[in-house]
Amino acid sequence: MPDVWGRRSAFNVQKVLWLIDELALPHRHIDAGGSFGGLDDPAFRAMNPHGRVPVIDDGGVVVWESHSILRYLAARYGAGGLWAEDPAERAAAERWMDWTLATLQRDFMDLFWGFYRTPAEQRDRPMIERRTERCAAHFRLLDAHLADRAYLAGDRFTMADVPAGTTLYRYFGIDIARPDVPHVTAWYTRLAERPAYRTHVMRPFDELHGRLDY
Ligand SMILES: N[C@@H](CCC(=O)N[C@@H](CS)C(=O)NCC(=O)O)C(=O)O
Repeated sequence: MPDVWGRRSAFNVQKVLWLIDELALPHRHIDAGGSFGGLDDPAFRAMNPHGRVPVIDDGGVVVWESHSILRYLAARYGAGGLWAEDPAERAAAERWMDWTLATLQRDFMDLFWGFYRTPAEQRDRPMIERRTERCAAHFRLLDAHLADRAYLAGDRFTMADVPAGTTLYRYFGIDIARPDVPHVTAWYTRLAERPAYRTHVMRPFDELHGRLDY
């Protein structure tokens, strides 16, 4: 039974808790980070020298970095389901996870931090505009991809949907310009039908508004 450290309002923690719930995996959740603190404790640093959440300890197997955790959990507890055993099938999912981490999430997090988390008087408006445009381009690309499939890796939910899907609640929930992306909206509606998504991702995030301290 894994132990999972991380505050529930943390974007990267939400990915992991969502997947754990999809796997119906018994686990113990320990609040850490943000107002809970604890990331500089020696015991926590011994697990993750970066002092960041999420972290899991699964019977002595410690994993940090949210996508490494997703892969580990899906491989260990979701083989044949969320974790495709065929390398080609798995690659069709993993490329969307890696694209999200390297591209979509980077631009969206810059936007979320620059716009939502930064107090209005300190905002860098040109940066916000550039990131808004880049996110629009990413969501248009996702929209074209989703035009003829229900989920990112095909016609069923897989771990490919978890990282990019986690951006949706915040992207559609903040007051920024967005393109018309009907296929992304339909995918978001499908994800929102999943109890695990509603529990872990569709959570109020107003504690983060105008807040730069964690
Ligand atoms: N690339 C890492 C990023 C980890 C990260 O930056 N986590 C944030 C929360 S999303 C954190 O630990 N922030 C400090 C805090 O919550 O106090 C991952 O994907 O796990």
